Amino acid sequence: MERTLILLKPDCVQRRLVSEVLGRFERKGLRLAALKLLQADKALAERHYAVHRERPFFPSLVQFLTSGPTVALVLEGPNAVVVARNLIGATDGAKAAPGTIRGDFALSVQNNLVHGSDSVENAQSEIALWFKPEELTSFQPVDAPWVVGS
Ligand code: DAT
Ligand code: MG
Repeated sequence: MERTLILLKPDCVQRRLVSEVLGRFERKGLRLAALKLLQADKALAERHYAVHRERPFFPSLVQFLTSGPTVALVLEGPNAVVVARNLIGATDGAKAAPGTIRGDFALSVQNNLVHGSDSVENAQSEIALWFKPEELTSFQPVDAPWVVGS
C-alpha cells in the first residue's frame, strides 16, 4: 500500500470541478485517507513547490496556489503514486492525453487543476507538509477484496 498527496488547486475549486476530479480518484478504487479545504499561505506554497524555487515561473506558481482555496487530500492504494499521476496526465493541459483529468479539463501549464506527488519519498514529505499525523485515517473499505483482489 502507498499513500500520495493530491491537491485540487484553486482553479479546480473555482471551476467547481472538485466532485468531478475527486470522483475519478474514488472510482479508480483509491481510498481517501485525509481530506480538507484550506487557503494555502505563501510559506506553505513556497515549501510545497520548493524544488522549483529557481525556475522563472516560481513566483507566478506560488501566487496561483495562494489565490484561493485548495482541497488537499491523501489517497491510499496499491501503487497510489503512479496510479494517481496516470489519472492526472501530463503537466501541460494542452498536451495531456484525453481521458486524463488535465487532458479533459485543462488547457494551461500553470492552471492544470491538480497536483499529485511524483514519488513515494516526496509523497511522505508532502503529506507531512499539508497534514498533521492525527488528520490521517486508517480504515479498510468494505469492498477492498473486490477492488484490490487477494
Ligand atoms: P507536475 O504538476 O505535473 O508534477 P511539475 O512538478 O514539473 O509538474 O511542475 C509543478 C507545477 O509548476 C506544474 O503543475 C505547473 C507549473 N509549471 C511547470 N512547468 C511550468 C512552465 N514551464 N511554465 C509555467 N508553469 C509551469
Ligand atoms: Mg511535480
